[in-house]
Amino acid sequence: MELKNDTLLRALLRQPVDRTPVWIMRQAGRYLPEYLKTRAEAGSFMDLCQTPELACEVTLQPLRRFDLDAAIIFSDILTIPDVMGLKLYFVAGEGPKFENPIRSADDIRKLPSPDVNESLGYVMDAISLTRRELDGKVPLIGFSGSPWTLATYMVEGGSSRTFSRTKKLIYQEPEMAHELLGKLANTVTDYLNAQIESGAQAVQIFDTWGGALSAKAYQDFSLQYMAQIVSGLKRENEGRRVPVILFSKGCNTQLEALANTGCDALGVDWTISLNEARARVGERVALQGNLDPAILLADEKVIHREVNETLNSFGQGNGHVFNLGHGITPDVDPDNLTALINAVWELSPSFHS
Ligand code: 1CP
Repeated sequence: MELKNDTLLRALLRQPVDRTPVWIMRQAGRYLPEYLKTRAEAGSFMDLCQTPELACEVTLQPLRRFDLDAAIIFSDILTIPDVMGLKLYFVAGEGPKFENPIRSADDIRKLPSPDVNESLGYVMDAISLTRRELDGKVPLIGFSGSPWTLATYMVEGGSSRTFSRTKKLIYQEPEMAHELLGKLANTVTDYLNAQIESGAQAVQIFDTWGGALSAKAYQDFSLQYMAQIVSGLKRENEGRRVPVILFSKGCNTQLEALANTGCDALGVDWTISLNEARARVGERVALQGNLDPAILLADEKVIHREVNETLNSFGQGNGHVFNLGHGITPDVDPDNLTALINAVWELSPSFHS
């Protein structure tokens, strides 16, 4: 099946494009009324993830509204710990929780290595189905959490502000932390390879909590494992390169090290200018980002101005994918996202002449 719009894949590989492609982290989700309706019909968030027809439907919803250059498969990073036996559940207003969080070294030793094609077969089915429905319109992105970010949820038992238990583990019992992270790295590698084989045309690793670590601890407990995953991924499928994007939030001091992992592109948050990020990574990788998601709370005029500012900051030439610096928040008016995407379409061609 021919890919009609390969702008994203070309930009991720720093190949020439006539405009800057755009997709949005968390583009499917709670800010869309149609998502809330489908979730209500499904019964729960987990039902949505585990029913391929519904996961496909919510993946496609943002593409019906917006001129996006990619779809991202609807799922969650926490499906991996769920199938490792921790049992994920959601309490309304409180976010994700685990019935069986990791509480001892023995819990880590006993963690199974799941057969991802079997236990996460619903994700692979959702990917194959979504590829069929997309019919080559835009590429489909697959994703996973980084080992470090997954470990924080598994050890804390849910979201955290301080990561006290996980940090105690890495400092007090580093060998147990490495056993956990090593198991996760192997599972994430299998999981992303299975997604690629099912039809994901690019993959992103979300290291949402990398920025909680010191520079040294980041290298040892997050970066190392992402580098291991990158080197274990299948990089070509259906006769095309499958680009790998690393997004480590709050880790701008680590951009050079991230660029040296062998990935194709780096997601950047809004705390650094694209201009500086580009100067630091040079020709090694493409950059994805990096508008502050809160700009979507302002009006159309402000959004237009800030999109221009972001495009200008990257400057002329190839290797930029427009995105936010983190996920879109549930309080955003979808019409403001239309304004953002229209501004990227209108303003970006002049950066590629
Ligand atoms: O109430 C609901 O409907 C659940 C809200 C929700 C949604 C829409 C959750 C629970 N997950 C998702 C989907 C999701 N999660 C996607 C696919 C949607 C898309 O991108 O279009 C993706 C890529 C994720 C990834 C994810 N989940 C991350 C990494 C990205 C990031 O934003 O940093 C993280 C940290 C999670 C954990 C998670 N799952 C759900 C929530 C609310 C959270 C965050 C919890 C926390 O803040 O600690």
